Amino acid sequence: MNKGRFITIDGVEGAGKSTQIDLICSYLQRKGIKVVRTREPGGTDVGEKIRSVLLDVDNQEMHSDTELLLMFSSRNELIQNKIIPALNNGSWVVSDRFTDASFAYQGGGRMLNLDRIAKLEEWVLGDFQPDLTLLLDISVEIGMTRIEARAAKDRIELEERAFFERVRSVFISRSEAFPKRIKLIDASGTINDIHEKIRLLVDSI
Ligand code: Z5A
Repeated sequence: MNKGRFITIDGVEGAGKSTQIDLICSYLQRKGIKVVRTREPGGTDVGEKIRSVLLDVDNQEMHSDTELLLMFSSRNELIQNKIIPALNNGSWVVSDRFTDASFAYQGGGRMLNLDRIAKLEEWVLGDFQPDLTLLLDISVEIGMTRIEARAAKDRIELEERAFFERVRSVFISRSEAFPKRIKLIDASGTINDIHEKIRLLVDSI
């Protein structure tokens, strides 16, 4: 049996990740490909419990290292219990966020040491990496405007604008450092135009 492919999608809030994942999954399914959709933090029973802790606005005092470790704990659970079994079963896995988000949010946003994050990445992932990462790039301002209508912000969404500017900047640096894997897509266009660009990239792996 053919091994599946692992696609991740990332970017700042409101970049359109969920919107584009809906379209990618439908497109792959129309091609007869089995698709497993997941998200980070979360995606497993244990991971979703970790997500609740991470995004709970009552946990304002959480130490940044704890936040980072919880992201990787959720990730370990997801890789071991969901992603690898699905890929071995021939399914394609599409994940809303993955390790690049830890570099961007905890490294950029929280200003944690990027080398320490890389050590955790090595520990939890080893050589395992997505086949393709779609980085939806949009200005923090437009992203925030898009999600303004939402009822309540989670713990991380409460951060100030400078935090998200640092997040965006690390995402862009990573797309420059790993150009074969991470494809930066201008996410300010129409939903259909963005999907068309993504479709071509997905067809190429
Ligand atoms: N996090 C972390 O810190 N470290 C980590 O390692 C990981 C995660 C893995 C999880 O949130 C939080 O965890 C996140 C990062 C952190 N924190 N924050 N803040 P999440 O990923 O579940 O949710 P999110 O990042 O906040 O995503 P989002 O706000 O749901 O945005 P989105 O999925 O990218 O956008 P959307 O829902 O598809 O679209 C938003 C709106 O814009 C919606 O009304 C759409 O109809 C509209 N839209 C979408 N595309 C377009 C275009 N092209 N034009 C116009 N309007 C559009």
